[in-house]
Amino acid sequence: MITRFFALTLALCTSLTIAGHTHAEDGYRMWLRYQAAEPTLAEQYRQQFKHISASHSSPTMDLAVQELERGLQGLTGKSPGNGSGDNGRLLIGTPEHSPELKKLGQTLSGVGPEGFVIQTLDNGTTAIAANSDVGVLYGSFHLLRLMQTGQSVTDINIASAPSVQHRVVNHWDNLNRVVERGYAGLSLWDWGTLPAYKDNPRYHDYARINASLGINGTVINNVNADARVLTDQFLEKTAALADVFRPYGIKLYLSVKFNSPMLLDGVETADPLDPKVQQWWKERVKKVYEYIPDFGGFLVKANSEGQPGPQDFGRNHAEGANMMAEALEPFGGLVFWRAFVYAPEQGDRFREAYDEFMPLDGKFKDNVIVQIKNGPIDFQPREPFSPLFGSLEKTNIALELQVTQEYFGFSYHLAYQGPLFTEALNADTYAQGEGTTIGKILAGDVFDYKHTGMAAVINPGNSRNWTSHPFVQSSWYAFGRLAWDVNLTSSAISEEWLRQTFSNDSAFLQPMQEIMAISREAGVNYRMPLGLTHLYAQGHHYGPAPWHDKAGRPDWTAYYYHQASENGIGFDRTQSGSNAIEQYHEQLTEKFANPATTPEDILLWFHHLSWDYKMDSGRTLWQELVHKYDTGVAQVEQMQATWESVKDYVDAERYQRVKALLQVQLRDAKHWRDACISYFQSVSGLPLPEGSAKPAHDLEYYKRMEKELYVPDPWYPTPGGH
Ligand code: BDP
Repeated sequence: MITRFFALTLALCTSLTIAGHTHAEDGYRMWLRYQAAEPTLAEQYRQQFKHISASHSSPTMDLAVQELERGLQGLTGKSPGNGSGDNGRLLIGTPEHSPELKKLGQTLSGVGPEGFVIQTLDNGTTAIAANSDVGVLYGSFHLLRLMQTGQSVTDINIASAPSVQHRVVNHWDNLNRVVERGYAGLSLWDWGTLPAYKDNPRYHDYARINASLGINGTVINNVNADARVLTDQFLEKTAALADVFRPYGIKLYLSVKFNSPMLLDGVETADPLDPKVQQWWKERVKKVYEYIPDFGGFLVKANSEGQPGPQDFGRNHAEGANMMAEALEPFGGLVFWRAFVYAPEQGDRFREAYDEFMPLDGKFKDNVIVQIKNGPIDFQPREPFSPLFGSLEKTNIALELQVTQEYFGFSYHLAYQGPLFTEALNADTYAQGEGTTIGKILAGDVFDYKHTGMAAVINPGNSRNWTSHPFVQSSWYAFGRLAWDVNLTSSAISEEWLRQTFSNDSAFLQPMQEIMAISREAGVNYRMPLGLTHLYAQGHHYGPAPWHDKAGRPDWTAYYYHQASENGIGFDRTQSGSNAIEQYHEQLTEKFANPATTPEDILLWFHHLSWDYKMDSGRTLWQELVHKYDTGVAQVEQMQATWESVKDYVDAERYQRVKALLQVQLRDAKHWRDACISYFQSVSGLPLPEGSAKPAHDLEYYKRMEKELYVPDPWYPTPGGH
């Protein structure tokens, strides 16, 4: 009796714990929560998907089945069984293994190697078909997305293929597990327990999260690379991760250090034209492929911020990249060669990447992709697009975006990056007349590229919810969705994300979408509106320090970027200045030559204007600047009020966390506004416009605070930090 009683109690407790656990919302499940659907839809899904039949079995196909089962169990309360018959059948697979799916013929061949077709067939069966197993997996995630976002599935006809070939996440993880600009705990890669503990559930869930978006590559270590990643010791560990990622369709890449032959094996040079060096790379690459047969390739930061590169040996970027590309070529590997370069000798940092890379257009091998940050400087809250887009016609390119909020308040501020990403993708380069957007170029529709790519620096760490701020997840999501479909809008993506991550309730969605839409602009407004840039304290990139002036040079100081004096503010990049505008196609050069035709949100990127320059609003530049700073703070207040108003739709845990973080954000927004306004006021000598908020403290206070308060980045300082 007693034993039975105990057993029962234990069973009850366990089920309670499990139930309790399922409902705890710590953010771990990201957008793959599979919450119970609304009852009518749940019934529809149950009827529609009574059983799953897979055309064949493989590690990837098995994952697709498991994911569908897991999802349907959550959404409908019932896992589909093994039944037979067309009624309620979900048929998944490839034409190669299923005559029935082969009938999808042209539709299927149109979606290429990674795309998928989801179709309700005449006999009522729902088919998820693709030309590869990973396409089936992507299709399965898409069907689950439809259900998670509350859509009907009785009559589906979707054919979808990725816009961009290489959809890659970049980790800036050091081998000691400290993540550069990460802000979400230590690196996910627990090197000490690898390769033994490769079945760490985190690795599998990490891969699921990426695969759910169609991400097909991951660079697991920092671009400020440690040469040791190429040692056997690390390759053995890395191979274990690659094994985990493989069935999810994710290739593993490594960031490598250009002078690895010198550091690892005492070769006296790393000159890319030296046969010894070439041989070294060939042998090492061969070794890498012994460990990881489908290894993706290298990501290289060379001759940038102190990293070694071909220029150290009198060679150029193409010569450096090609040497590595040659070693990787026999195995189908790629080199992502970064264009993020600048040097103190260059008068205008804006110009550097273009000036260095344009003369090399057409000189890179076919398996090299030049990876370019969206803007010419460095992930600022708003940048005009890098003029390399639309100019490198004969060189494969990839766009690099940043999900981790290095310049957006780390993991303390809510700043959905969807609007920034779409702004970059929709930017018109005019390369082949109007409408030659970066999105089209990346999709390979404009130039004859062999490879196209999109990369994002993401920040997951061992924080329970991966990204620390729950809303940083939304930018990871946005990146993945846009790499799949460059034409999606940031609001469609935020809606999808909110529905899956929080709730399908329209009373929740509408206000939340609104604040997500303004959150990036708020960050621009309270930091560096109207095209100001880089007013950060050196190094940590969190708080404001616009007061660093010429005395602080030759380093890149705030003064260098804003050029504020009593006469005016802004960086002259027209003919009378650095003439960086000449790097754009003619229509844009003309547009940016004149302040009146330069969009106001990037005005001070291109013009040095007097404080009384008249803006579209009728305000003077000075008044507009103050107005923008005030607006930024007001927007954070609006975000707070909205969050408060949706309290009932959000679980307690995430509600409390975001609420607290918004308090931090408001404090910081005010700090930014007050510090910048105090400083610019001291420079311009102008009175505060009527009705604007008075800074809470004097300028000296903010200068002091730069050192005392705002150094929360655990990464800073490290060697190479700046
Ligand atoms: C800057 C970061 C720095 C990175 C560098 C890069 O401050 O930590 O190493 O970019 O992208 O934004 O290489």
